Amino acid sequence: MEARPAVDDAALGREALHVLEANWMGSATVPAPGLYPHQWSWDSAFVAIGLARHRPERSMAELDGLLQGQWATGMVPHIVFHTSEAYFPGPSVWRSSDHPDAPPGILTSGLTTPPLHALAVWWLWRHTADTAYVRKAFPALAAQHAYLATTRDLGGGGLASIVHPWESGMDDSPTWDEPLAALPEIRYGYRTPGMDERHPDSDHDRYVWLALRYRDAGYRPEYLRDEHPFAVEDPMFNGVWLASCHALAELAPIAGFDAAPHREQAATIRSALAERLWNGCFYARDLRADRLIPVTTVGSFGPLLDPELPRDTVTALVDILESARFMGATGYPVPSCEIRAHQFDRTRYWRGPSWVNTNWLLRRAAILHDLPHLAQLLTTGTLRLVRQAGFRECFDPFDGSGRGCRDFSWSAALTLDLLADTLGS
Ligand code: 2M8
Repeated sequence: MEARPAVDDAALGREALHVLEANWMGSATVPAPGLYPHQWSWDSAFVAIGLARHRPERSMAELDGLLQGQWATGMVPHIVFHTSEAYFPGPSVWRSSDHPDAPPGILTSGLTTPPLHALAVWWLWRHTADTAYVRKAFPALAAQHAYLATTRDLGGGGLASIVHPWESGMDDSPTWDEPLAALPEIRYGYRTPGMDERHPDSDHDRYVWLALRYRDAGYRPEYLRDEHPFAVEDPMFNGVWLASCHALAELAPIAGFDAAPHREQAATIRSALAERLWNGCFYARDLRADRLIPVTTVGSFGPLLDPELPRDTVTALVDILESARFMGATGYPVPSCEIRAHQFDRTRYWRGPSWVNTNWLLRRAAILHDLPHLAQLLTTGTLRLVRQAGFRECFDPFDGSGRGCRDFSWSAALTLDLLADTLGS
């Protein structure tokens, strides 16, 4: 455990706000200074959620900054480059400025990320009742969902596919080991800061290779459908999307639109998850190998974000989550990989450590399914992590020590949200 003075909740909240002030670049919050010097898509949604009760205007500016990077296809990119700070892979790799669908004058990546943004706008509306912002943001969110439902339904069964591990937000999860191993051996030797806790070089080179292939194919939908060698239906990505469909259905009448298509989209994703990814738990489906990937990770619980998930499915998932396979045997919630899996590694990024954002999502799910005991365990366990180790990127699930970078924005922002509920503000 790293030495860190114990702080009371008011001081913890002030520290969290201080981190978010320091990470604010004028139109976006960087995930962490140094390592992540640009705007990351789902990070911004978590920041907007965490600041909704404290700095709602800034939450809106954060989401606006991100949505400026939306492509004409509706795709919301996983990175928007607002500064000239070096990062690999940066604008010269993605070459968005050469693409007719990319927004003019704004540099972005060519991949997307879990579509949490409609939930973030719903969160803002819930805490501010600002209908003008809902009306402003709604068309972009609807376009994002339409893109996922069309261009990204690569399996034709109603789920969105990710076409790169970076699109999952859980980059090094063992879920991607099998589909990555099926790719050719690549040796570029590119290095990025902070890589030691992450990918072996061979995997990182495959990540870059996949991104370059997609770019060189002109980011074309037909290429994704017919040729791209990585296509996976992921339960967390689709669970987040389903939660955002419910959010859009609630926001639609406020924005002057029909809620029905968003409810139908939610129902489609719910049945597709059950038909395509369920086998006693949710697993990712490798479309190219046409099989489920047999590893249980924190991503397996993503469909719990659906408030209408059948009760027996909820019970089966919560049994696994609370068992000694996950949070039942660790000191802190929720390990990112099942601890008995041979791929589990408490030290490696998304292969074992606990993360504040996935804890927050599962706490949200516990509240939706009226599981107050689980919600309380997730709240107190997450607050213990940040009280003891600070706003680290992730944490050892056994001893709670911090890992990855410091002053990490979503850890600070979601702490603010947990504290606001705890303190009843
Ligand atoms: C991590 O992803 C980036 C690539 O996008 C990386 O590995 O460098 C992930 O944890 C992802 O979920 C997160 O959005 C990003 C920035 O915090 O870092």
